[in-house]
Amino acid sequence: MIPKPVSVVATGGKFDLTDQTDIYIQDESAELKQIGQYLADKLNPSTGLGLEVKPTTDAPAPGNIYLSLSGSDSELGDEGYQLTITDKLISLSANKPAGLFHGIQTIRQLLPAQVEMTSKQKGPWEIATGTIRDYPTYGYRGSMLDVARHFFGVDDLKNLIDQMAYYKMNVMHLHLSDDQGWRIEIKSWPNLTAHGGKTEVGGGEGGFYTQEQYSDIVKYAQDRFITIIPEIDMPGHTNAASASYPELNGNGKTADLYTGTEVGFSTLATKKEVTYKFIDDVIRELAALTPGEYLHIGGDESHATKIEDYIPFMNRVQDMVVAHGKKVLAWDEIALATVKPNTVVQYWAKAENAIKGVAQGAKVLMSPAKNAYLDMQYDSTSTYGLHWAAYIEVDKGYNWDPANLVPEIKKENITGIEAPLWSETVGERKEAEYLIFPRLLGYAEIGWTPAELRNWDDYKIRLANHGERMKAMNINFYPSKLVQWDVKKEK
Ligand code: NGO
Repeated sequence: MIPKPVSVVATGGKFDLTDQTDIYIQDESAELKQIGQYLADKLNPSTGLGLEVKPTTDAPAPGNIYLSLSGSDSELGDEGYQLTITDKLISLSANKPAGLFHGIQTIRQLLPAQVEMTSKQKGPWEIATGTIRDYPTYGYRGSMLDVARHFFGVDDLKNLIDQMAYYKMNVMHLHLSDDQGWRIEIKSWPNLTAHGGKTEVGGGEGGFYTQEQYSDIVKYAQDRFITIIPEIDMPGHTNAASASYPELNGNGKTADLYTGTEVGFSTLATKKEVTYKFIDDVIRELAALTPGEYLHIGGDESHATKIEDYIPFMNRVQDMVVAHGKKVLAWDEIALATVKPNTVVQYWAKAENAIKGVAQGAKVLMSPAKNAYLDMQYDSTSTYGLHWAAYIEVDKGYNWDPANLVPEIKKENITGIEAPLWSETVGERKEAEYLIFPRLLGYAEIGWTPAELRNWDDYKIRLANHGERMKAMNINFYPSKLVQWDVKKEK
């Protein structure tokens, strides 16, 4: 299992899924029904067992799966679950629906790997008996996709959302704007997408999400207990906006659409009121599309913005986000400004910035480029990716502890971990998958599993077993030589 559960007690027997098995849910709750249906939809194509979701007021007869909300098992929290499997019943309980959803991922992972295929496979469909109690170490377990450098369509995002859900991740951060493209429709500033969405790195056709498409992604993620956090990067990384509305441009040059990969040359006009009118409109429309708590305002690499302009700009924009009812996430440079209450600092480059954030009372989201950037190459022979921060082989990506990386940043200062995929070098789903997998599984485990239960030697065997699962899910993962992918036996 990945991520490794907090506690597993095996009892040595087995439960057989048969064509008599159904998924019973406690009472007529729409949310439980949807979670039960997610499990049925994942298991039915491969097993052909025709599992149905049925409401019940009591524990069901032997041979079935039972999902129930138990109420108040405080150790499990909002996302934990208890899974008790006997030879008669698979019983999953949790305080909240999110816990049940994470628990059904465990049920999937306890079944043979072929269960993940979408065509009918030969059984038997046996699950080992025992009890699992499980809950996450960090509340924020995320990944980021840069859809600005290369655009990725709605189906690519949905695919990634399902893959993240399988590993119990709960946040997807979308980097929606950069020098090379603006990817979210803003109705009050239509040229952002009409012009600014037209291209991407390398000169491809780019693209953007209409607000309707975006809401569809948000809902799809929500149904999988994943929160979407939208990012509009500013005051730098704004060439696409300036190329669409020249009055926003602050670097004194004419902004044309840009298809290269340099960073740090663009800036909004931080002293012009029209810039704040623009930002307020964007934040208002985005906040209305966002059920999650956070909006990300970037703030990284604003090399074309003077620091004396950067500071009041970031302070003012934070207040604007709060005025629209949201909290702020921003890259670590924000700590050079005033970090407002509830703003979370995303550590990517400079520990001293993150430490400044902590000193101002902020929580830190851990995305250190040297450890957690999915766009870093595995080694010098990697086809895709960059290596400005590091080469990150699968062991290096796994072998670190967010609470033990920077002495001044302690566990209580950390909201969680996020692994970003920047897309300068990848534009197709399969290319992105090659960088994301298998490292994402390691980041999922770092976010979920207590540090004292993690070690590479144990993880690499479990990861080897996930090779078959990733293949069954048609994921184009990097077959690291550090892992013996041919190991067939489940551990
Ligand atoms: C940096 C930069 C991005 C690049 C990325 C490439 C941050 C926060 N800003 O990370 O614009 O795409 O590196 O690894």
